[in-house]
Amino acid sequence: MSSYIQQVKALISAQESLLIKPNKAKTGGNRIYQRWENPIITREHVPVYWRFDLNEKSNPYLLERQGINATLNSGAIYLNGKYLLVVRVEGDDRKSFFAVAESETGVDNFRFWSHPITMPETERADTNIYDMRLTQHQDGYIYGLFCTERKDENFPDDLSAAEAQCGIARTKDLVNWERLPDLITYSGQQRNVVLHPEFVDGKYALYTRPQDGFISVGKGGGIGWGLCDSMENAEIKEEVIIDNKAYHTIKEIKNGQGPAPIKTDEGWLHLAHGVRNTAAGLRYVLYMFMTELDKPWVIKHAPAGHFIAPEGEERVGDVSNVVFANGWTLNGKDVNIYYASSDTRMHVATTTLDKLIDYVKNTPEDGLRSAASVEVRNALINRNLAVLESI
Ligand code: M1P
Repeated sequence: MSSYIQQVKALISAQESLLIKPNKAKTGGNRIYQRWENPIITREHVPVYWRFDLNEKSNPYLLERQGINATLNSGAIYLNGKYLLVVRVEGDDRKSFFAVAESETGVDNFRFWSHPITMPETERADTNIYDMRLTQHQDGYIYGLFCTERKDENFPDDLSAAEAQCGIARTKDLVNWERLPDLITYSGQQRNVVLHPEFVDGKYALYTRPQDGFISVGKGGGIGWGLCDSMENAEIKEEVIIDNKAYHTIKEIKNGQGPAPIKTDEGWLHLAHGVRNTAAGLRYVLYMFMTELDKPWVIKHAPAGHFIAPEGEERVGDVSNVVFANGWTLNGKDVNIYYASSDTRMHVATTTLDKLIDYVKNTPEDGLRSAASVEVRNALINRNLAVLESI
């Protein structure tokens, strides 16, 4: 075997050791969910043959030709007995694309399918596509709603002026995708748009996030809600805010729906992200809420504060102090929450539907004042002291 082939085999076998590495649930934590020791997908998981030219003639030094910068914000679905993530893969060239990674366990051994998704474009080419939310809809399709970013032509001289809108595609198998026209709304820009899994009054229902600018939501913001007649020419004529930003909370600057909500007997469970500003920059955390079963736009439980915040190594990456989730799966009663840390790598947290329902129903709401927080904490302390005295 030539030394070149030996080097190629060494690259592949080093990656194989990573792909077969078992993951282990972390001990401790808040008992609402379990974190896991290793990130489940990193840039090192991206196949060697996507990155290196393996031909000795064209690449005699066996150099990486098309590097990968990050694997982050992934849509998720439990389909035909497999956990499938539509991963946002970002190349060294800063362009993101989608690629499916599959696992039997949902907590380790994720492997990318042989090729990334070839996402068709509309007449207006996308500059960058990212953060797909998957929805298995009542109509029989799996929809992928994602952000399509293009240069904001209103500001030709400002090279960072960008426009975010909602791209829409649908599939039955995650291999072949039909691209539909972008969502039309009457807000300046849109990101974090998510399709509700069921028809509401015979219409498609979408969670939106209207924003004035690309980064800053300006006067917009909040998680919005709107109905449209069809997904083939999706247009929301009336958008209402169902979960607003709020002063001195974890969603003071902006927020956005995470994955499509999960239906439970008690209501729709929602996972979302909230953003606040700090001296060290924006801090992104995850939070939860529950909406009414027959009115998914009405919030019935809203626990205060964050559900998952960046911890330890999660706090550092391309955009530090960020956790972001746009995918979770339900298998029986087991819920896997797929979240990215600091726009760099993917993790999983595992829990159950019953624990999440208990969490959203029984975690006190935000009283919006220190005194209110002390009041609810004192109530807990007093109840607990009575328990402790009795045992
Ligand atoms: O960098 C953090 C996140 O910022 C954006 O999210 P939002 O629109 O809510 O601010 C997105 O670019 C997201 O991809 C990114 O993880």
